[in-house]
This record gives sequence, structure tokens and C-alpha cells, in this order.
Amino acid sequence: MTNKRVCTLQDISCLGQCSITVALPIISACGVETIIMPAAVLSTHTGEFTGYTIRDLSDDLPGIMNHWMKEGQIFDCLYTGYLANITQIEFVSELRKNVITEDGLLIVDPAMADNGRLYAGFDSEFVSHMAGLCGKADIILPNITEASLMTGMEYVGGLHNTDYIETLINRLSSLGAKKIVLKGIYFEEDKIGVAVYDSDTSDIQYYFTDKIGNGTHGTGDCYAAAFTGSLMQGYSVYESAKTAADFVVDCIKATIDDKSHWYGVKFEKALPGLVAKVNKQI
Ligand code: PXL
Repeated sequence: MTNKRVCTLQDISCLGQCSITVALPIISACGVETIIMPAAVLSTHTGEFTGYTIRDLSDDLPGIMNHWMKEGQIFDCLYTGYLANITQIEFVSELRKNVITEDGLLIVDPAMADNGRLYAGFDSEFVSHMAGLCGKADIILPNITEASLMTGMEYVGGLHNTDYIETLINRLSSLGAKKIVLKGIYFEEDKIGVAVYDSDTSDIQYYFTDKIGNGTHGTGDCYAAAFTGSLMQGYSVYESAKTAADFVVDCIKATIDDKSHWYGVKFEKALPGLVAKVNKQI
């Protein structure tokens, strides 16, 4: 039985079904222990909500790390999502050095932009630091907006061609990332996909699912969590990328007809399918 442990650094948005409130249950449902380091506490996410509260926890992070070190606790993977500021981006290297095994994985979801726009409060300096962090990662999970911002390429929101996608991937690879899962690719109407790139082989593999709805908040975080859980259970990057894509489709299907649920996806309804698929031995 595998017994991997993942540490995830990202915010707690108390309401809104994103970041730690989805990472913890989803990775746990994959049968993988999840250690959380909360980067900030917000009343809601900053997406469609206004008037949210934010408590930045940057000053607490070194103390949390130091305590874990004193306890001799060390993890198999560090997965980072939404970070509150540049100091936290810089802290990731420190965390990796101190609490992740030597052959442990750093998975970075840049979690800073979508639909052609940066999230509230971020600027080009944040983007360039995030590009630096992606360069040090074993696996990155950007969407098209984040990829275009980090590579200085134009953002194309509509249908893509392979030339555009493969140039984005090559430029992301030049940043230094070893494996890339690029999300939100459209080659045809009604299909949305991911491209999985491995810098060792320069191979790109695609996977497409039905496109349902017009983008729902929090799906990137659900994707990253399912991907990480599956990978920690020993599935390949490509298998995990597929599993996460199918899971997100199920999350959206469970949500799309409920107009009152506009702030996130009802990932809970899709967990049984993920549990059945990813858990190898119970
Ligand atoms: O889902 C990404 C995310 C995470 N955390 C916070 C956010 C967002 C996206 O808007 O605002 C606080």
C-alpha cells in the first residue's frame, strides 16, 4: 500500500470551494495524507465576490516550517496553489529544501489568472516571480492565461491551433519546468483539453473531454488536487492528467443546473467516482 504524504501551500478561502477547502478533501479521498500550510485566510475567494476579508499569514509560515523540522517531519510532495504575495513565492524554495524528501516532487499550480486576466491584487512583478518558481518545479499546471503571461505570449481565448499551443509549451519548458500540464486547450468547439509535456522526451500528449458550460470557478484547484492525489498513488503524469480532467467534468455536471451555485463546483458529488478510480488498495 502506498503511503505518500503531500504538503500543500495555498490559501483558505472559507467560502467558495477552492484552494485548501478542495485540496484537503480531494487529495485525502485519493488515499493520500495531506498536510496543509495556509498562506492566507479569506472570507471568500477573490473571483466573483467583492468585499472579502484577507488575513495574510506570511509571517507565520517560517514558524510552522521550523516546528515541522524540529519534529523531523518530511513529505513526499509539495504542491503549491494560490499564494498571497512574492515573499510566499520565494519561501517555496526554503520549504522544499527543508520539508520535502530529496527525490520529492514540487508541483506548482500558478493559480494567479484565468480568462485572460490576472486575479485581483496581482501584477507583472508577481507574474515574473511565479515564472521563476515554475522554472524550479518538477511539474507545473498552468492554464492558457497563466502560460501566456509567464511566457510573454499573446493570450488567445478562442480556438487554438497546435502551433500556438506548442510554442507556449516550448517557452514554458525554457523557464526550466520538467513536466508541463497545460490546461484549457480548444482545438474544436465543445471539446476542452490538456497537453502533457515531458522535457526528457519532448513528447506532447493530448487529452480532450466534452466542454460543459463556460468556465466555473475553482475547477483549476479541483484539477490540481485530483492530479496530485492520483500521481501520489503511483499513476503516471498522463494518467493523472486524464483522471483529473474526467473528475472536473463530473464536478461541473453536478453543478451546472443549479444556478444558485455560481461560486464553485459541487466536487463532493464527484468524489465517489474519484475514490473508486484512484485508490488502488483500501
Ligand atoms: O481558485 C483560485 C483561487 C484561490 N484562492 C483565492 C482566489 C482564487 C481565484 O480567484 O481568489 C483567494
